[in-house]
Order: sequence, then structure tokens, then C-alpha cells
Amino acid sequence: MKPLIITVAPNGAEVTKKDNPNLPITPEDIAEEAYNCYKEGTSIIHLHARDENGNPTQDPETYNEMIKLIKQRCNIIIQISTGGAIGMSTEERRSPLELKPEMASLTTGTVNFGDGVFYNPPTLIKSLAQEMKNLGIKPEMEIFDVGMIANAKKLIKEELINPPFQFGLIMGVPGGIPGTIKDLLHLVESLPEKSMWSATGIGKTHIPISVTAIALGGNVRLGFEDNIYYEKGVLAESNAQLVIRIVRIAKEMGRKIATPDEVRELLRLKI
Ligand code: KMH
Ligand code: ZN
Repeated sequence: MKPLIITVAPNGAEVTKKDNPNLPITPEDIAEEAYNCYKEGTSIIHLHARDENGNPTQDPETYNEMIKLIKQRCNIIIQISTGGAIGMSTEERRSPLELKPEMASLTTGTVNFGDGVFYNPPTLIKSLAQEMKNLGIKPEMEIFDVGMIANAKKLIKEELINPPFQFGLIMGVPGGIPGTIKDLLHLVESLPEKSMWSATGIGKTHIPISVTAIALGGNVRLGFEDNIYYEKGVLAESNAQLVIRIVRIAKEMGRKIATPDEVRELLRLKI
């Protein structure tokens, strides 16, 4: 089996310090968290920016500050979010692409998201894919429900995405595909050829989805964006604490852990 690629999504856009006081918010705290996760075996960091009040922002300057501080510490692969937060304008969401990170997220469909709607109409998906292609940014196609894989295949057919195709299967969002093993198998079986994938399960689905992904030869995403608990009723102390557990389980299951440079080669990232 290929080495396990660990992605950490350390803060997301929706979680607050009230939910978990250990949530990293400032560029400095996020950079330190990225470094701690890197030291434990993380190769990709999925970034969302927050403003000085802790609210989500897509301000390129804030992303730039975070990225600069992370790069001073380690060579982890930077993946910025183009999802941002519910309700953001499309212009706002796309703006940090100008920083030309190695990777960016690209959700390939609209989905209910708790009480809100994560809005991704075909024109937006296509224009984000085109922009990433022009800038040499590798998209991670984020899949919240199975129909989004069909939309991704359309982008591939239109040659807007180059192989290998990187998918992030995000399961258990209220409104999206449930985080069950059966649903994970269905998603994986639906992926096109030349695909690589990671899976994450929101909340209590975190461990079953991670362990199954490791067993299937896929990869994992974890972090406070998806899950703020270490176990039922116990908040995680840090993102790195979640990484340490997954690395321990993966090693027990016979998977080596990929380094950022190994991932650059596997995903054929432009450096
Ligand atoms: N915050 C969610 C509405 C992404 O990063 O691309 C969307 C999200 C996806 O987090
Ligand atoms: Zn995100």
C-alpha cells in the first residue's frame, strides 16, 4: 500500500473558541499548530483564515501571513479553502487563489449544511477549476454527497482538472452523505480512474471513517474543522493530539506515513 497521506483541517470556518477553547485562530497559532501536526506526520494543511475577532475571512493578506509563518517553520503542503464560510460571495471565496498555493479545495456541488446552504452552482465550480488550472494549483475536489462525484467527472471530461485527481470525501455533514462505512464504500467505488482520495467523518464518525480509509488504502483528513472531540464528551487538546492517535493506528495497521515531498510526487504538484 502507498504511504498514508494525512491532511489536517485545523480550524475551518464554523467552529468557535466556545466550542473548543483550543481552536487556533490567529495566524501565529495556526502556524504553530500546523508545525506541531507536521512533526507528528501531517503532510497537507487545509487552511481557513479568521479575522482579529475570530470570524471567517477570505482576505488574501491574512492567508498570506499564515502561509508565511507556516513556511518559516516547515515544508508542509498548503491547501487553502475556496469554500470559505456559508454566505460568502464567490469573489470573496476565490480571492486567496492569487497567492498561488500548491493546493486549494474545490467543492463540486451544492449541499445543505446544517441550517444553511453551501452554494456551489455549476458556473462557480467551472470557473474555480479553470482558475486553478491557469495558476497551476492542484484542486482537492471536496465531495459532500455522491452526486458531486458525477459533477467532478464532468470537469475531468472537459479537461479542467489534470490527473491524478485528488478527492476529499467529507462525510457526516448534516445535509450531506452520512458517515457510514457503506456510504464510504459507495463513494470510493464511484470515483474515476487515476483518483487518489482522503476521507473524513464529522463528529462521532471520525474514527470509523478514518480506520476504514486506512484499511482500504485511502488517506485521511482530520482536525477541528471536522471534529473537536478526542472521545465522547472529551474535547481534543490540539489537532496534533488527533494526528498522534491516527499515526499510531495507521502504523499498527501496516501503513507508513507520507512526507510532504512524497505527497508532492504522488500528486504531481508543481513546486
Ligand atoms: N465552511 C464550509 C461551508 C472548503 O473548505 O472548501 C465549506 C468548507 C469547504 O469548509
Ligand atoms: Zn474547509
